[in-house]
Amino acid sequence: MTKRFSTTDLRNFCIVKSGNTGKTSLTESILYYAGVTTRKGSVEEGNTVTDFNEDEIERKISINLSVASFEYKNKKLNLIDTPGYADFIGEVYASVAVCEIGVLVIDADSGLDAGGENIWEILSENKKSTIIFINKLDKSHIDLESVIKKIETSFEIKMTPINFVAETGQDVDSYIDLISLKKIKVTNDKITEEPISIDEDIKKVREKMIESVASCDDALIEKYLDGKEIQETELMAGLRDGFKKRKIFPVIFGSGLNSIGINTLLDFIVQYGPEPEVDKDSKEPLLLIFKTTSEPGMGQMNYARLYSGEISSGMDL
Ligand SMILES: Nc1nc2c(ncn2[C@@H]2O[C@H](COP(=O)(O)OP(=O)(O)OP(=O)(O)O)[C@@H](O)[C@H]2O)c(=O)[nH]1
Ligand SMILES: [Mg+2]
Repeated sequence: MTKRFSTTDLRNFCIVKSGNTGKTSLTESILYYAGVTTRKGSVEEGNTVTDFNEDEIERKISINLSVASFEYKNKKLNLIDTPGYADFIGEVYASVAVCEIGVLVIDADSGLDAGGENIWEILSENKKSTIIFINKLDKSHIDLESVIKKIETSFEIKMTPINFVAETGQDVDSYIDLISLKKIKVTNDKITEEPISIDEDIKKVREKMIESVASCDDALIEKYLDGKEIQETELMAGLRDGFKKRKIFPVIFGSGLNSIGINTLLDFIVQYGPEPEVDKDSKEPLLLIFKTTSEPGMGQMNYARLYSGEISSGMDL
């Protein structure tokens, strides 16, 4: 029997941005670390979970939105990998409509482009909680400072750092999770956690995170400006509330290919992501069919998001 989850234990998120920033590869990493798959597929080899259709495999791009549901730390996560090319923008609108959280993937190498700004507009208009994932940190000569500056100026926001990568480039194999203050190390796709000694660089960037969370809450900013210590529970509550209300825009630095930032992304979604909004008072099923596909051997498939009531197999709708 399928395990039942209450609404509070559900998280719906979509992975969005313009073409080629690594959304499908990031999805592969997520599914691998969530224990859904036993190996990471690649877009080049045409064996990813979410680019499964013939045209997608041949062209090595995503064409359709693609849903993956899985369990992670006792929550049920519904992920939608979306295509980046402008021709398929309808898939992005449909995905954003049914998710509370958008993960905007930016290629650290090529930076923010017009397509990315367009997706940001869609997330903003729909008031979706947004995580910015700066990807491909395994590439050489990345100028993170200028990528961050461009994003903050174009989107008119101040981002809240959730992790810290000391050195970028092809050997990037570890990072610091600023919430748990642990070092996450990746060796041959295996992740280990180590405690850290806090140096000046980490102190500075963690302080930036605390200041950014405090500045969204009157009581917290007063405490912060008075030089009083912000408690862990206050920080967590501030993050959750600010993220939900789009006052806080967390930024996670990573590399889908080298598995950097993946666990921090999933942990953030589980711990701080808003649960789906549903009408608990209504028993009538209200659902939105956001995608209909027809795959050889599978027949017609409808993907729906439920807003009230319950549905079960065999039910006439
Ligand atoms: N160096 C590096 N390359 C990456 C990374 N992630 C993806 N790529 C490469 O970037 C290219 C595009 O990757 P995809 O995962 O298909 O990107 P996408 O955003 O899903 O592309 P569309 O769905 O077509 O918009 C492929 O050649 C990947 O191998 C990464 O973390 N580092
Ligand atoms: Mg893709």
